[in-house]
Amino acid sequence: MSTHYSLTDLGWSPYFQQQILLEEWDILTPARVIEQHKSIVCVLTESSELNIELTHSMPPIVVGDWILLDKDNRFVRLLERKTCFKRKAAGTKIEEQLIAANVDIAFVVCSLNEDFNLSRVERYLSLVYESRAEPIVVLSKSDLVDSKEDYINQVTSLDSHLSVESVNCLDASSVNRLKEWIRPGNTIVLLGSSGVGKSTLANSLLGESRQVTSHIREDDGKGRHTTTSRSLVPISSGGLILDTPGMREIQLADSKEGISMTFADIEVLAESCRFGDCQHTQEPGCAVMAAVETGQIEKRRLDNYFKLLKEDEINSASLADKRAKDKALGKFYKRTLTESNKLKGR
Ligand SMILES: Nc1nc2c(ncn2[C@@H]2O[C@H](COP(=O)(O)OP(=O)(O)OP(=O)(O)O)[C@@H](O)[C@H]2O)c(=O)[nH]1
Ligand SMILES: [Mg+2]
Ligand SMILES: [Zn+2]
Repeated sequence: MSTHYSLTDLGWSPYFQQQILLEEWDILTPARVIEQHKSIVCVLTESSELNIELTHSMPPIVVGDWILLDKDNRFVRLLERKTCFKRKAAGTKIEEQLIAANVDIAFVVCSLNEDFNLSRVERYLSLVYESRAEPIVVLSKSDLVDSKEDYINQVTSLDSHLSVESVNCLDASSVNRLKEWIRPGNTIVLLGSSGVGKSTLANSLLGESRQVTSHIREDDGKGRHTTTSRSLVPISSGGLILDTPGMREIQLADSKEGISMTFADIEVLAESCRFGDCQHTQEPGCAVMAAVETGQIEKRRLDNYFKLLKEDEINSASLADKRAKDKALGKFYKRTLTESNKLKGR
């Protein structure tokens, strides 16, 4: 299918430009991955939309990635990512799962009803900061509550520098206030639980009903996932938007820095604790516990900080263990293969 985009429309920037040699420009074409399936990825170049077959020799590729193609539209290489979202795979699987690459802005969508939960916002913020994208907290379904200000203040109390907006996703004029972040070339990802209105918001921003939304919700406490795949869509007024399926469980892994950035206030206070290795649980002269006493830090926030750190530590350790085992297994296969080849050669 032929298309007409400039590389900037697709999110190209100097960061990617500098990864291509001058002499490569004539023979290679940059392409942005907009959808991923089991055996193919769908990409957009300045002039066409193509399907590229995935092979075992290719590195893991995710929506948002930039890849280079040769004259016959064959994969040449993956460009280094500016930002990358990942999480530990859901359930008991010990695996890192890529969510999206090269995202500039993440809208952390949280609805102003029973879904409103500051600890969940903190969990998403850790994920976003770790990825190096910029978070904007979007409080959806503002039409369903009387006092939006109350909720906005609660989120701002987490971090006064945090950008927070409340919107009615069904109303285009209300959604307009988010346009400030949707500049040409910016890639925006929508994150949040199932049913909070991510696809509704995407449709209002795109000005069309491209994403399927749901009116019926099963009452099993788990919610029903309406969006089941990820696709990156260019917005006609500039910018690209990536709707994601609601994630019921985002387990953090290798996100220590993201957690530190989310809870910077606690970490700054910790520097004033009497003991350098203070655990902030019972030590005398603990500045963090003193701040909880005076109400400067919410007890819930401190508990969530501990919880996310613990979870991250456990998941990071099991992922590291898995990587080491995979590496050993790879070496074993290689050795077996070499030895059996040697035997054959006799
Ligand atoms: N009143 C109101 N309803 C909304 C708003 N945003 C979304 N909804 C409704 O909430 C329901 C779920 O919206 P979706 O956009 O499908 O939610 P989602 O976040 O994409 O859900 P998943 O795809 O399952 O992750 C639909 O019935 C929407 O019409 C809003 O701002 N106000
Ligand atoms: Mg959806
Ligand atoms: Zn302390």
